[in-house]
Amino acid sequence: AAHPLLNAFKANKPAFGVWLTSPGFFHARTVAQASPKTSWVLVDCEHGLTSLNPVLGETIAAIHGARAEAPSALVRIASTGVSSSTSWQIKHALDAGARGVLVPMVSTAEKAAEVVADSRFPPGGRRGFGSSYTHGNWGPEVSVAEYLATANDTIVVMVQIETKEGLANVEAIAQVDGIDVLFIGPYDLSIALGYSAPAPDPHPDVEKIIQHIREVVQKAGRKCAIFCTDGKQAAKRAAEGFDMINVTSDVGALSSAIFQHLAVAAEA
Ligand code: 3PY
Repeated sequence: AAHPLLNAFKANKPAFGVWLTSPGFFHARTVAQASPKTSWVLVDCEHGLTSLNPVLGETIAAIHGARAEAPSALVRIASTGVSSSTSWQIKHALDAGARGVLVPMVSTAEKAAEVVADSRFPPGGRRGFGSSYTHGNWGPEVSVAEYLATANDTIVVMVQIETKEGLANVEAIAQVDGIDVLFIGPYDLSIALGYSAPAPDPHPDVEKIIQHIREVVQKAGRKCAIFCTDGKQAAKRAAEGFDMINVTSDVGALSSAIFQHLAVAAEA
């Protein structure tokens, strides 16, 4: 089954993606097939409107079914790194067929290690197997045996660095075995450090911290990801060396496209 995010990582190329905040089969498919340059689509169950069940599985299946090289379907769970409910939410996201999982606000190496354990089958982790539909959400050709043989090596485990404590512990978090990606949330990080939200660029003080995080993460051999809101900002992040970059969101792109169409129409 296609996994363009992992392919981009292996090729050391920036992996561009799109945030999906609205639920729905056709909505997900439209976003997933809009551009062959989309390496991943993230279903946001933290601040988006897709709840973990039952629409999550359908949404993921729509992304995987979009085209032959469908973007990797990722899920951000609702529960943050301070909560005890991350474990079952990771389970549901992966059972729904996610190719990777993102946990918001992970602030300690201990919590990051728990995220890894919940995302991997034994012996490396403690994930249980029991789903009769997970493998099918990766594609109709994927068997249970193939799923079990490849899940541990290909599921992308991601934690967000976006709290004061997470920033203080970023070196330790980056050392945790099995963490693939440390994902900077510039909005929450700015707010946590006492700055206003990026508009759209972060405050210069926060920007310095963002570059520091990227350097620490990449030095530890992990991939560093960041959230952007438009293509220009994303191109700049790629030039800086970020490995994984959110380019836009479904609702952000929709409203700016409508705005531009109307501006052209009304000016004519
Ligand atoms: C942040 O910037 O805080 C994020 O988590 C991305 O939405």
